[in-house]
Parts: sequence; C-alpha cells; structure tokens
Amino acid sequence: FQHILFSICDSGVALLCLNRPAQLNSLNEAMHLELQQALAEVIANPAIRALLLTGEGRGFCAGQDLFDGSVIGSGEPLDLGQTIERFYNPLVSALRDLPKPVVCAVNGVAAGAGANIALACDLVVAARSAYFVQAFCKIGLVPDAGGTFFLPRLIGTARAKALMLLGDKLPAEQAEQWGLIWRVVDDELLREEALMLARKLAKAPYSLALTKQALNQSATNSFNEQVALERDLQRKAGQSEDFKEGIRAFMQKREPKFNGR
Ligand code: T3D
Repeated sequence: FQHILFSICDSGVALLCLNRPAQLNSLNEAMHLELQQALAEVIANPAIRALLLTGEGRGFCAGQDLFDGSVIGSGEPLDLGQTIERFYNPLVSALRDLPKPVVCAVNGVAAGAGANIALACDLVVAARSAYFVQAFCKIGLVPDAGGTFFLPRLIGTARAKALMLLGDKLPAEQAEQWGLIWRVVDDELLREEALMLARKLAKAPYSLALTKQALNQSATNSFNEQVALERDLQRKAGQSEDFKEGIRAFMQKREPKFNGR
C-alpha cells in the first residue's frame, strides 16, 4: 500500500494507519481504494479479530483531500454524490457493520469526513491534544460519512446542530465529557492504550459481533423489534463454541479462552 500502513499484529489485531501525514491524512481516491482492500482483508481473514484504526503524524484525518482531481473539476459541474456513493458510504458502513470490534485512536485533528469516520468505529480513544471539527459548513458542503446519523444520536440534537452549523472545534476532553467518544488519554500513551483495548477485544467471544449488531440496530428499531432481535441473537450466541467455553471456564473457576466461534 502507498497511502495506508496495514499490518496484522500479534494477538489478532489488525493495525490500519492512514498515512499521508503531510496532508493530515486527507483521503484521495487512491487511499480510498487501498482502504477498501484492507477492510476486505479484515473481514475475510479469520485470524483478525479486532481492528485498530489510527493516523500517522499530527492529524487523524482531515476528510476529503480538497486538492484531489475529482474535487476540483475542469469547469464541469461536479457530482460529489459519486464520491460519497463510491467511497464514503461503503467505508462508514464497512466500519459500522464489521462483525469484529473496531477501535479508533484519534491522534490529532479529525475534520470533515475524518471526524465522522471515527464516529463510525466502536470505541473511540483520542489523544488529549486531538479535536473534532465538522468542517463541512466552512467550504459550503453538507456533513457526510454518516455524521448526521451518528452525531445527534451520540450527543443530542442541540449539540450536533451547533457543531455542524458553526463548524467549531470540539476538543477531545469536551468530546469525552459529552459522550461522543469513549476516552481521552495523554498523547504519548494513545497508541499503547488503544492497542491494549484492541488486544482485549480480540480475545472476546463470538457473541461480541452479535452485541455490536444489536446495538447498531437499536438506533432505528422499535422496542418490540429490538427485544425480538435480542431473542434471535441470544439463540445464536447460545449455539456458539464460545458460550460452551464460557460456561466450562466459569465452572472450572478459570479464565475462558474464546476462539471467536
Ligand atoms: O467528494 C467530495 O468532496 C465530498 C466529500 C466530502 C467529505 C469531506 O470531508 S469535506 C471536508 C473536507 N475537509 C476540510 O474541509 C478540512 C480542511 N482542513 C482544515 O480545515 C485544516 O487543515 C484543519 C482544521 C484540518 C487543520 O488545520 P491546521 O492549521 O492544523 O493545518 P493546516 O496548515 O491547515 O494543514 C496542514 C497541511 O495539510 C496543509 O498543507 P501544506 O500547506 O502544509 O502543504 C493543508 O493544505 C493540508 N490539508 C489539510 N486538510 C486538507 C489538506 N490537504 C488536502 N485536503 C484537506 N482536507
């Protein structure tokens, strides 16, 4: 890969780093294509049981690369909907629907689609110096990459509206206080702490993928639909090898050793 770093570390964690630090990891077409390939590998490879997404350098991701040829047209009206359809929607859907936990380590500014890509992940840990900015309004665009779905659900409509209409910076500590992200850590500890979380999640039982599915669907389900879904997912979890192992380990008073099946 040219624009991302992708490796499978020990203990079942895949590490995916956005790697255009001079452009604050803004996303161009080539980078999107590489991300699609890497995510396909994360889905297909059973040895990968958790994903850690982060950025190289002082930024996490500044959203769309505004210098990319597809953004600055040659006089023809642009169809930005195409970029959304081809790249951003599949990317945030893949992260959200991935049947494996995704930890996002926000190492610096997360702007525009970069902020919303972080919100599509399951656990977001941010460096104390990081901040989030819904930069779209500054360049005459609409928030995308799932932002209008995630943001009001995470922090409420009043705060989401203010952030999206004003485009103000939201420092990581405030984001943590508002419940936008899981935790803020000191800058120098970010990678280590995020990796620790991802390693822990990589040891989780099969039921974790089902739990993620239940929580994702609860955003749009009615109460009746949600409890019916819990019943169906519990039925599946109850048939898993990991459930048997969990019960055995409990009875034998030892730590369970789950294999994700
Ligand atoms: O197809 C479509 O276009 C639709 C999809 C849209 C999705 C979107 O994400 S739209 C929103 C795009 N993002 C932005 O509007 C954010 C633009 N960037 C900024 O506002 C600022 O750079 C930041 C607030 C993120 C950081 O500010 P600061 O002062 O820390 O850094 P800087 O000096 O502005 O940027 C450092 C370098 O990164 C600079 O390059 P240089 O001058 O050192 O060579 C800058 O041009 C580059 N950079 C930052 N953001 C982008 C970028 N280059 C390309 N695209 C960017 N988005």
